[in-house]
Amino acid sequence: MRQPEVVMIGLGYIGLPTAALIASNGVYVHGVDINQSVVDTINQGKIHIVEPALDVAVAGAVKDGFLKASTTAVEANNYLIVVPTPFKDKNEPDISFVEAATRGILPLLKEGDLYIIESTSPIGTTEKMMDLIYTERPELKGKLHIAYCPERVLPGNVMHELVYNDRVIGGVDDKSTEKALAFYKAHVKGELHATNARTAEMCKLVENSSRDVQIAFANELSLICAKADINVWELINLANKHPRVNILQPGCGVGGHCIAVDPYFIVADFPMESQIIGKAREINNYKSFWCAEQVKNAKLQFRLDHGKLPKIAIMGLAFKPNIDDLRESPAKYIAQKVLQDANDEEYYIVEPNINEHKVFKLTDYKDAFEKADIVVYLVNHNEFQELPKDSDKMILDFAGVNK
Ligand code: SAJ
Repeated sequence: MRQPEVVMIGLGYIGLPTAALIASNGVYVHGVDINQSVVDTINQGKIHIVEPALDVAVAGAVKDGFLKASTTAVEANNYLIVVPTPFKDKNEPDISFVEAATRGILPLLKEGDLYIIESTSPIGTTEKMMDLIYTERPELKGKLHIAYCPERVLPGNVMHELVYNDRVIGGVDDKSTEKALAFYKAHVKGELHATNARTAEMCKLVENSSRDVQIAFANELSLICAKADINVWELINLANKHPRVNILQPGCGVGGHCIAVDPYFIVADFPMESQIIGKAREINNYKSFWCAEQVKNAKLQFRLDHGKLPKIAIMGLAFKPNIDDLRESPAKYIAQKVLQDANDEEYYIVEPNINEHKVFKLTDYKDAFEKADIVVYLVNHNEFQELPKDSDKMILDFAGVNK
């Protein structure tokens, strides 16, 4: 492959689809990942994650020679940083991967290059990386284009949303913003909105925090309704008939690597000001704990009513419906908690999107339902709609399967 136009650092859930998209537009992309087996998989034209249409895009880009992966960066004109930003103890954001990725390309940078961070980052990260770059390469000061452009795609619909979602693009100066806009214009059909780096960073955090707060409202309603003996699903459906009300759905908690994480990036830096954002996180976490407690109560009730131990089906482990992703999954947390509290009851753990799991012994969803006395719905997977709604089983529906 000739010298690439783009170096993509981080070939995970966002980096790989983005690399594949750019490469499929006939641009040479060099992907970098610290994991050798990820690199090998991609170079064989295969993928290491589950995402619709990604396999075809990667296979095509690799076969045509536009995408190549390696564990080290090479010289290019455009560098995209798409690495994880997890958090450390006390929910503080950890930007060490962004920093390591930046240090890795420092010797390669030259005048006129474009450097973009897409990783979700605390406010000020782009400026921090600019300072790092110009401290180490003072001769380049003011001669690079440095910008932040958050990814906003929904897992499960990434290949479509990468192209059609609007993007918010913020440079450290106007020249950087313009250059980054021109870069995305070649690949994105959604609108491109120009701003500065700090606003773009905050925008990403606010989008996910807003969803978290709205889900917390729905979860809070579910707790109130459980006490008030009101069907929360019916209630929300009716309230949403009002033209200016749009309440989201309650669930067994909020999971995934974005919505359950990003609000902490604001709370860590602005603890006094972010009251609602912090409280929403607490409510959504509490909802998972509450669900596990409900299972415990149901077990006791069953023993009292029937004088024997119940058989329990735990339905769903993924962090949301119809995906195989268990990262930060409240359903997985609840399943673990319920199993820790287990006596001699029999458990059937179900996750129809996964064949095997190294901790949980999985059971087919129909078998589990048939055998169980207590059925606990944690995730509203499509398969569960096939199961009987009327039965003499004890049903704990935290996911709205029978709503
Ligand atoms: N959830 C509910 N009730 C709802 C909606 C969702 O309990 O009404 C739960 C889900 O079950 C799941 C969690 O919230 O546990 C998050 O799921 P999600 O579908 O809302 O979002 P993610 O994490 O898959 O993707 C989000 C998206 N952000 C927004 O919608 C604002 C996506 O656009 C972002 O790109 C992504 O985070 C990200 O990477 O930041």
